[in-house]
Amino acid sequence: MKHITKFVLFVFLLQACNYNAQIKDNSSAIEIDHADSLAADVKSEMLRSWNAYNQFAWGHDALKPISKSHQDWYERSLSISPIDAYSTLKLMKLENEAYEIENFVTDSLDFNINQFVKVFEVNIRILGGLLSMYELSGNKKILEKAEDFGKRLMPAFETKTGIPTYWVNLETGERKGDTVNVAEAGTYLLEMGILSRHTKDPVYYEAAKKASSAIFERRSELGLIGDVIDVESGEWVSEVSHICAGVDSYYEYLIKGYLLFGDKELKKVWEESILAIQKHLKDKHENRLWYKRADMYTGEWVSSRITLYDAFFPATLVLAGDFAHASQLQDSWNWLWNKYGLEPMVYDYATGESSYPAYDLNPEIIESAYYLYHTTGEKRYFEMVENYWRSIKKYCKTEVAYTSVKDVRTMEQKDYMPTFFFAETMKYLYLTFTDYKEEFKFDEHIFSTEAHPFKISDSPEAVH
Ligand code: DMJ
Repeated sequence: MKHITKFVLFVFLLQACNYNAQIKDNSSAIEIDHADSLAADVKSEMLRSWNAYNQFAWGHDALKPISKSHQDWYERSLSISPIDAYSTLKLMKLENEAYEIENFVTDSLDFNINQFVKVFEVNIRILGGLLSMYELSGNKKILEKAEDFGKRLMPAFETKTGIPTYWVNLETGERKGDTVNVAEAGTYLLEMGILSRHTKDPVYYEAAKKASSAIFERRSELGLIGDVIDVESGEWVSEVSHICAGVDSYYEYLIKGYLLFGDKELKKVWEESILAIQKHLKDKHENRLWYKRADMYTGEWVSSRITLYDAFFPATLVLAGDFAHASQLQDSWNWLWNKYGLEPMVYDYATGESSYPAYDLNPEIIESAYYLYHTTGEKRYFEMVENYWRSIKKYCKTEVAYTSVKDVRTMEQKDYMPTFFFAETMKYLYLTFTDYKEEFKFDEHIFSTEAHPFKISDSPEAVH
């Protein structure tokens, strides 16, 4: 994959001349003992939360950390928490805990369940989790499980457009749910591509590519897309363009798909898309950078409502080499975090009000600060992450683990720990605090939208 190597080298080595000096300067400014103690703290809190899941929720999808009970997504559990937690436990070298999950997956997990599941959600958590488990363990039986699961998702893609339905039945392959948002339509390239790479069967990547292309083909003359689509007719159900929750990871997977698989068509789609985003969605309010909602056909302003998922975008911009927008946007998000002490799920940057003030232990702002810290070495990004960790400990910690917050204005807690707290939030915290050690090779991996790391391969195995 010479072209991938070239691009990665371009993005990272181009900056290297500027940043290497900074990395040295700034990392020496960070006290190693301080970083070590933060990393040890995150690791021990991960273990404490994992033990709570084990004690109160083992065999179920998620922990309810206040009532010390559990919650399943569907009638029958798919054990989503352990599958999502594995890559974080492994990177933290919690080998026994990771090995236990590996054994559970190979010996006890059976996906032949007559149950409808949400295609997008299980793709990023279960398929992505199993594939990174395979890459991190080398255990072929895990790959077999991942392939079995991937095959069960495939009937969802057999629509007129190639965009998957919202639901698929894991046993019968029946599908339902013709209306999906763009993230649900086009967040498959990484998981399906990695499955194709390891099984040497291109069918998965082809399906994922067809779904993402179906979105791009329906762009307006401005190069913008809507946010909700009918998977059979291909008609836009909502023509509002944005990068917020409901669209976010579609864009993320264009650049990441290119970097991971060297697919030049994805690069072109990303480049055209980002031009349209910067031209029509970029906004400034009180000197802060935000991305608004606009009509996909006219580019006219629709709303200044943003979601905390949007904080994924600085990380995506870093991968594309756009550090100027990445750092400005991170500053905006950091300002919002500090306004409340945690960030609200939905916020209107023009009115300064939150219409949905929950914080569900989400990782995006930490993820972006981590990418910026790793690539620029600037100490202020490390300090941002440290601040986020301190707030999470202050407001979300419970007797046995961590919980979501119902309202960041009052800090009233909910009783739910989402699976991505294990997969993403704790991982990005830990990777920031251990970054100086260079144990995890950032430049050799691409993280899925659920923070499962996939290795960039040098060998030219084609998935497209
Ligand atoms: C995660 O499940 C994924 O990152 C998804 O793409 C959107 N965000 C949530 C966590 O906030």
